Amino acid sequence: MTMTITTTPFADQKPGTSGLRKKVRVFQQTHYAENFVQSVFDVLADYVGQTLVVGGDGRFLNRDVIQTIIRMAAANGFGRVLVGLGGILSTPAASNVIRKQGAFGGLILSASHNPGGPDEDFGIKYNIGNGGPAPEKMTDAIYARSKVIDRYFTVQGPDVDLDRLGETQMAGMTVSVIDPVADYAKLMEQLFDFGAIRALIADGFSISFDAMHAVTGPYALEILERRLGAPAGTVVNGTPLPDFGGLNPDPNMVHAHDLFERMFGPDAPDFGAASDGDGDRNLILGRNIFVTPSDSLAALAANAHLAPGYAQGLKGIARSMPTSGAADRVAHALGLPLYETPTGWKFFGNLLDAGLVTICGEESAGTGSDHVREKDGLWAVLLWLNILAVRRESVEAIMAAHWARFGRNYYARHDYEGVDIVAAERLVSELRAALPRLPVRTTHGLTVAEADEFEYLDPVDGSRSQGQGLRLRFEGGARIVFRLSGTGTSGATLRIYLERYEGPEGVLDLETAAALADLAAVADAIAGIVRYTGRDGPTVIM
Ligand code: G16
Repeated sequence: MTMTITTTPFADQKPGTSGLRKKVRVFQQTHYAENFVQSVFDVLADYVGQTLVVGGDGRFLNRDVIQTIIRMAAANGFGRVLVGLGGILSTPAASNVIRKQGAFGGLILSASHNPGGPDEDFGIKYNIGNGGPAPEKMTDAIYARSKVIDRYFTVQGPDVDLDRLGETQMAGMTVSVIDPVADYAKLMEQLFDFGAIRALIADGFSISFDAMHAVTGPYALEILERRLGAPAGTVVNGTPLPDFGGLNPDPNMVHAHDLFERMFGPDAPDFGAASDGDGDRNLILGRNIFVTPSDSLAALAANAHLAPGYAQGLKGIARSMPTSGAADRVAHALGLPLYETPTGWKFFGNLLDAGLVTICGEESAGTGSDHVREKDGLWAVLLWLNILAVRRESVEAIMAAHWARFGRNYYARHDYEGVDIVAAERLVSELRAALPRLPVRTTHGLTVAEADEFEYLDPVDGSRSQGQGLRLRFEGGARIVFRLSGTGTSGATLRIYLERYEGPEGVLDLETAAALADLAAVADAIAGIVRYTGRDGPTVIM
């Protein structure tokens, strides 16, 4: 029987760049998760009798919140819930299930690359029927609802056994526990030439994939080791753990340090990769080379036609504004349209649905295509492997040839994490106020040619998103972007994106830090980073 539970609103349920992310302790407050889930259901229309997909990255609280959602879905009138075995569904796999099963939408439980455990992070995100994150107008409506919510609906009943495949009933709703990997693996087999990759591996090509004790473990073991024949041990840290083994499931130089050491050490494998908590991010390494996400997007776009799923060519390319212009050079050379969106995968959804673009990417280690409506870590790894299997060159050689053709966008992101929120906001507002004065200012021999704040007009639905990052363009094409992260859970994270272009005839083999040292100094001189943050350097460089 449906129960109506009286509740009071929480003031802090505003979804960020990707859903609601908070400390576990925040989610453990009485009614906190329920309020947010009911706020989502309250802004949906015509879902009675429809299917809801539910799953997460296996982090602490995943199973508890899944049981809560199943009860609430039954009380709210959903006809069926599809939930991954063990509560597991990677973000791209959830997107695929929503699309393939014609579901109304899905709730994905993850805080992505943020750490997990009782004192760490949790998150809930709603995805719509196209499989992609809810657009901004819906997340705004969810937030508005969360501020006035006074009741939620649930039913009583035993927990669903998440560890057994099959169907059960709950208050008239069917709950199906599904294999989280099968459909996804099948989709990958349709997009990529598994035979060619299998042959590459059989010829001795070695891979190291770090699943970081997060959700991609079961997917990578099935695809890389079982279907593609990579030797046992190719996938490391392959068992999802509620606290990710005490590590941050963030595939970058700091948190995937072991993989970096392996790839830059003696006897390095030919190819190294990692994914994050919920399986949508990717890290790509070759022997002695780190491919920046911006460069990876460009290289994948330039070579995608080598994989069967993209043999017809691309319709267009999209990248988030802070992502480097490397993909723009490829789009230009291939005669493809290039779209520049705000940070957040949700902004790619309309472009993909309208058939305007095939491949999208972000500097934040995200790449994907129109096969789902989320970025997809293993997809990027498999597209790289497919390209390597056809070209039979090293990652280093492929990137050298890429830069020799398109030029090189030296690029880095400097993150200042856990900064005092007031100080970070003051830095941004002072810089915003200074924008009109900046084009005349010259520092470190660099002249600011243009300074503005990015806003986006969605070409499909005409919606406008403002305040999407402060941009400084320099004469000669260099660029600095400043923005505050929308995914952190403690304090503010200031992100500074540095970029400088060298044409094909220029110097293409500089160390990135050296190539960008002047720009980093200019960023501080203009914005007073040290002064405002009290830090003498970034916490993480990506
Ligand atoms: C999310 C979004 C991405 C975004 C990233 C970083 O990724 O889906 O689109 O680029 O956060 O956002 P921010 O710079 O605001 O922290 P994920 O992998 O965390 O879900």
